[in-house]
Amino acid sequence: MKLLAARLHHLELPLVSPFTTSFMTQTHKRCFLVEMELETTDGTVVTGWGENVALDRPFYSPEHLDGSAEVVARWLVPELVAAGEITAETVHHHLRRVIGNPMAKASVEMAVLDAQLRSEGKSFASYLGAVSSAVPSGVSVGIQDSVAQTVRVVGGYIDEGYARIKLKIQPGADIEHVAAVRREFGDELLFQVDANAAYTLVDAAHLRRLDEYGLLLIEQPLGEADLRQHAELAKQMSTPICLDESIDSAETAADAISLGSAAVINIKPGRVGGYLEARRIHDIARAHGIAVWCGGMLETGIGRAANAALAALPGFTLPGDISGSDRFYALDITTEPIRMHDGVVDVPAGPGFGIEVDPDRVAEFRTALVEIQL
Ligand code: OSB
Ligand code: MG
Repeated sequence: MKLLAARLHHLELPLVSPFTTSFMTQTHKRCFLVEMELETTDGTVVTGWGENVALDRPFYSPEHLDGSAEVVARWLVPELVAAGEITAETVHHHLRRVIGNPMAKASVEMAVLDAQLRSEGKSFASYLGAVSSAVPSGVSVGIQDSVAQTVRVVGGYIDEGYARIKLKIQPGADIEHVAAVRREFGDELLFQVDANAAYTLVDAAHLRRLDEYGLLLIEQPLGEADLRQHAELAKQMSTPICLDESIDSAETAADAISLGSAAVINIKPGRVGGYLEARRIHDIARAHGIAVWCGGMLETGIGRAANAALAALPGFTLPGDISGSDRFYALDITTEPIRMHDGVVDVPAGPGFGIEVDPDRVAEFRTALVEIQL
């Protein structure tokens, strides 16, 4: 395929309620969609959509939204133009001169992949080799102001039917909240926590207190660069350690596994540079007996649909942060929102990512439209 046009739709969507992590509170989601037109070898023009998941501040990873958009427009799209003939499978290679910026690369690869699969009439799930038609749906619960509020909010999601609860924690909002949720909802609840790098190895004795609550895992307790320290922490507590921020490629996944830093990996396609790298991490982890699950970045229906297909690979043995669109948004930008029912999200079966972008909704939430000059 050959790239004919690329445009960025910058969006701002209000969240149904503020989302607080150890690193920031969000009330709105800013992101951009990558829309590409490509010409196939038989001369057909096909459109593909990607979603950029960078947060508007560099508080989760070094990348931030405006920088990521600049990298796409100034460095990544020109590399694809220079490459001439491209396929989804060669995008990663064509972009190799650009260091880092995985979320920018992922959004570009997504658009090419969606277009390619649409031109072939093939779903992303069948392209990947998905083995299930629905995936268990977990929900990520932000840090609340009080223990009582945590119990109320978690109870609401359990009533909706979510299959697993992930609670954000930070120093000062951890053990008591976890204890209260476990006491209120019982031992059967699939329950895990995410610290977003808020602790240090000095907190090991404190974190060990979580061991009595039967958590599925603790996600990213320590800093993103602390692979050795996570391995050290793993020796000091029985709750399985899961890495999120630390894993930015198949290579860091291999390092973390061999160092004993992670018993579980949260795979986020944006964080690792795309869905094809995400699949490589799934393959490596599976070969090592390391469980994986699909993380989320408050995606719109585009990323949410793609994540559901990825999570249908056989190594995704834990429920992902793949909730219904309505967990974050009253209105999504796809013609049909992603729905959670009976604790699962259906894996889209249509061509490409299997959703249709709603142009009116995109226009409603759009703050800027940038046509990239090729
Ligand atoms: O650490 O998993 C995280 C959202 C933004 C940045 C980091 C994280 C998250 C979430 C939300 O936990 C997951 C979701 O999209 O449902
Ligand atoms: Mg996380």
